[in-house]
Amino acid sequence: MAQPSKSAYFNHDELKDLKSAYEKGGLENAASLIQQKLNVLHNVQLNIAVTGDSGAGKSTFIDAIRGVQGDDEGAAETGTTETTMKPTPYPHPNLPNVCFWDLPGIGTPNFPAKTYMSAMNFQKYDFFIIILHGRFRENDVSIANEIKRLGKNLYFVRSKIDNDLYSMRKKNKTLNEEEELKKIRRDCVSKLKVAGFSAPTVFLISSFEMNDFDFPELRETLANNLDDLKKQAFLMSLPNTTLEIINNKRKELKKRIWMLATISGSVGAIPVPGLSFSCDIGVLVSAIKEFRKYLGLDDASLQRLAKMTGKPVEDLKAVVKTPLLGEVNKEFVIRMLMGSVFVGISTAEVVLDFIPVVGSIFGAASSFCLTYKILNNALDELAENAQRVVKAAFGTD
Ligand SMILES: Nc1nc2c(ncn2[C@@H]2O[C@H](COP(=O)(O)OP(=O)(O)O)[C@@H](O)[C@H]2O)c(=O)[nH]1
Ligand SMILES: [Mg+2]
Repeated sequence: MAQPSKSAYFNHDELKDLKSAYEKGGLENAASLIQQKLNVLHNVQLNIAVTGDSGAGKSTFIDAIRGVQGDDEGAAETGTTETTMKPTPYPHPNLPNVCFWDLPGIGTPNFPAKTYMSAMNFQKYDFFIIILHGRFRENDVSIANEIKRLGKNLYFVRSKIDNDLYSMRKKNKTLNEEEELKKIRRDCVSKLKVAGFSAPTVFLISSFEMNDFDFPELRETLANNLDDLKKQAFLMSLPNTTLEIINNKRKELKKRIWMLATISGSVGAIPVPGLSFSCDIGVLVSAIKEFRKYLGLDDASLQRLAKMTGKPVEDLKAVVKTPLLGEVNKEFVIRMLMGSVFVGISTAEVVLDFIPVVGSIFGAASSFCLTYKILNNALDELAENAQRVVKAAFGTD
């Protein structure tokens, strides 16, 4: 049997393995390969290190990128001087496998760079973000060099750019923001070059304006430099601040639907009263709940988004128009299935790369097609609602 690979979904060879697993051992055999894949997707770990001087804006950034605020549960305390010399983990509120680590700055003379690296256990992180504010110090240089030596990705982020522009605007009412941003960028880059980095990129961000300055580009760059598996975890963890983020989540979740539909039609499948086939309703219930959470439509995520944008949570909930936000249980899903049982769907409607395999397993007009369709519709409906919420929260289109 093939080992689960690094690819997030089934690649060409793995689909072939899936087919032969089915031919050898039937549906249960194929389902167990699919379940392995889903487990890998669920269990992928992403550890992101955030370092930089005390006061640079690490804690504020770690909160922003997880979509939490100062007094939310699990928020990093901001504006406080570091008291610990240990890395502090800040797991994502919905996806605890995605964890941001606050590495204390190494400003103190009794914590020399060499000791620092080993104390921080650099090897465990997937990539590093160094938050710069103003100066770039020798400590930052030694950390950066060590990260490079380990062959890990490193991103330079210049924080509090909103503050800089604000003070400049106070002094000069006709300020050309674009020009000032370019100057700040040039200044950061030239300091990094002096420190020995050949072509450094610096992202200018405000942790209070996640759709502004270089924050969107930073998100995109971080995602695109990860392997498939880690990339989907990172994309799933992003707070819903743009329509694009929701679209990306929808795309990722779509790729799981045929797997879930197959599982539902296999191991735990039992006849469902009123339907002409067997399926595991529990699988569908938890899939829908999971979609909801990934799409930020669970109550806690909505509360966090409301707080982040200063909108009453009732205003965000008011634009949600789907029963999928209420209690989703077995009865609810059975009603969904009954409602669409006569709609019918052929495998031809499910035109995706897995069809040669799944088609041969289920044939047309089967439980697979119906559960596939139910999950697909639920995902679309949830994603559309998530987009409405984002428009209401950010007042954008
Ligand atoms: N205006 C603005 N203030 C920021 C930003 N990031 C951090 N701060 C403020 O800078 C101070 C130090 O931030 P903190 O995150 O605690 O820094 P840390 O010591 O590196 O964790 C706090 O008062 C934050 O509110 C930002 O992007 N914009
Ligand atoms: Mg801090």
